Amino acid sequence: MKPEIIVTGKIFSRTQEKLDQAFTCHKMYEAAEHAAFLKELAPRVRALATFGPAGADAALMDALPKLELISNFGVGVDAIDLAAAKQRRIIVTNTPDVLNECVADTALALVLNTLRMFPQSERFLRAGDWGARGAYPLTTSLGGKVLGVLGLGRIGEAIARRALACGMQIRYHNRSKKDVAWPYDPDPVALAKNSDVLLMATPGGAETSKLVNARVLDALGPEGYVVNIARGSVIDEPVLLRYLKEKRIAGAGLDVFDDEPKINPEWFTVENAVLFPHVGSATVETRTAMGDLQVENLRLHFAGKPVRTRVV
Ligand code: 8YV
Repeated sequence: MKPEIIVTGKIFSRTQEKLDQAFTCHKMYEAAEHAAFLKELAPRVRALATFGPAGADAALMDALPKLELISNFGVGVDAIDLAAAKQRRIIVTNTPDVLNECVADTALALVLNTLRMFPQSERFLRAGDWGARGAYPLTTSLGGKVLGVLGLGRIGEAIARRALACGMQIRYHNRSKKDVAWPYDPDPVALAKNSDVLLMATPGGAETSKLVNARVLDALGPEGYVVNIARGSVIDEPVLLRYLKEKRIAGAGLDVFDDEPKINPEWFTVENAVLFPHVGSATVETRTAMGDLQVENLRLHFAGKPVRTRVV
């Protein structure tokens, strides 16, 4: 008999197929009544497959007293109540490393697009403005600019390597100094002051909530750019919107937002921002690798073995 698991939300179809091969999957997102769905499954379900924003809160854990494992699709586990999981001795796994290069590609694309305004210049062409309204206005180069990485983890390092290839200089701020050659700044304000582009690559969650606020943006200044590949929560979004409109910073490139995918419609009118719909890891190859790791953690656990990528 295949073990029974709950899948919280619709996931990548290839991963769902692999889950279906190994487990009997109960799809929470298809259930009309969550409470009745959970009550029926509670005596039998020992594992949960979840992802990104769906996460798992304490109430869900309480509804499943036999739960032993929450296997997340994604490196970020900010939507999972880790303290509640720990308290209930529930193992939480994520999918680190397999997405580093892909997310770093997206970050570099945001830096390039934000400074060089390629999406805006393409809109200019498509609107028939090229020639009719002259050439597209000049933008600014990456070469020689300082990229300040807020959160120099494995993804941050992969981003830094790409930025170096574009002739940028690197600085960073982390909770603790790392064994790297790049200059360290003691706090986000100092990093912003010393950077042309402030790039967020921290985890989400309470510890980094609104780490980038008005003080940090003031330190970055009107020539500075913000790029966020982390979580919407890391930046004070209403303040960022205002600063962009008032040109108190030069521009922003964002892959993540508060309350995504229902983003604030004010974003649609901000010309000095390049906006991606959370596509950091969104390639077939990377999502396949992430899904495989999610499935592997589940399989190992049900085989009585230690999981591969444990968070708590
Ligand atoms: C995914 C991510 O989009 O890994 C993460 O934490 O944010 C992205 O790679 C997300 O997890 C998909 O659910």
